[in-house]
Amino acid sequence: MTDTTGKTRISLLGLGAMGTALARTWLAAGHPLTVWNRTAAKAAALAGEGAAVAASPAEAVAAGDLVVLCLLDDASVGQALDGVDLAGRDLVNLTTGTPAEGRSRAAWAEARGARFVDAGIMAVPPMIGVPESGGYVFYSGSREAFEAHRAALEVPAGARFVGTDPGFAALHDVALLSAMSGLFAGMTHAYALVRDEKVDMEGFAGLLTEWLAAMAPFYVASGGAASEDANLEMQAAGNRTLLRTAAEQGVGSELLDPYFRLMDRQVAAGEPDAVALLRHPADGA
Ligand code: FVH
Repeated sequence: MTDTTGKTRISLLGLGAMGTALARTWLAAGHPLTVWNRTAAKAAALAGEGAAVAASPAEAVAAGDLVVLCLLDDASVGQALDGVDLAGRDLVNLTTGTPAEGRSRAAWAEARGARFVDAGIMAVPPMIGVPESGGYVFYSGSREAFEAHRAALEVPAGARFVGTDPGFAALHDVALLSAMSGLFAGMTHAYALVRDEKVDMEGFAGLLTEWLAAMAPFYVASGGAASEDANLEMQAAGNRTLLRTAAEQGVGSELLDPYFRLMDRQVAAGEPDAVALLRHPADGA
């Protein structure tokens, strides 16, 4: 449903760093916006920019055809919406959660008469409303609700619908964030190796970015499995060189150790597929 200008009436619950960035893009695009935040003072600036401020979550939910949640975690969603009438509402939950939380929150919302779409934001606040930043949001759950509000949802960032399973947005989100954590761990270790040496750090940053971009397709092509070009024994010997270098440079190996332990298990089991092994944790892991 839209107002007389053809714009969706949006209610946004949660005005942290991300919620505030989202709010500004919808206001700039001319959407009638109602906001609510637990700490009311955070709504003052947006009120000055044209947002209506709701006194309670119930008031905010009642005001929007599209109700967007951007809160800390799934528990805060439950707390904010406790006892609120959701019948006939379309809820889009941009709060980061697990796949199981997405599924149970969908069942919870549907039992209260709402359509529910879960989401995972692949962007940081400065990327919101900046199409060229490459930021986007994964959505999953009610396809009908997503399609009904696609135009409004595409205002802050690109929208990628990944299925009707409400857990899929979180699954994609968390999988990519987990990959990023490993990437950042490796980069942290690399910087620790070189930073106190007379290395051109600007040049090194370029080399690092270039190398990681070149190697990622190899992983994707093989699914991470060992191959004739990169057999397990060769990789294990290479790992020992990495560890000896860390020791020489006075750098801790705590970021590398867990991955290398998995590779040691691969060698011991003669298992080329690291993913298969990881799905069967070692005793005590
Ligand atoms: N900021 C980022 O870079 C990331 C990018 C990827 C996606 N995340 C997720 O977005 C959700 C919100 O993140 P945020 O950056 O806005 O977070 P904060 O600035 O810390 O704001 C948190 C808001 O949640 C409210 N809140 C917390 N607990 C409760 C509760 N029990 N009941 C109601 N509201 C609650 C908090 O209110 P207040 O502290 O101002 O009163 C803020 O509005 C998040 O899931 C990220 O993982 C952002």
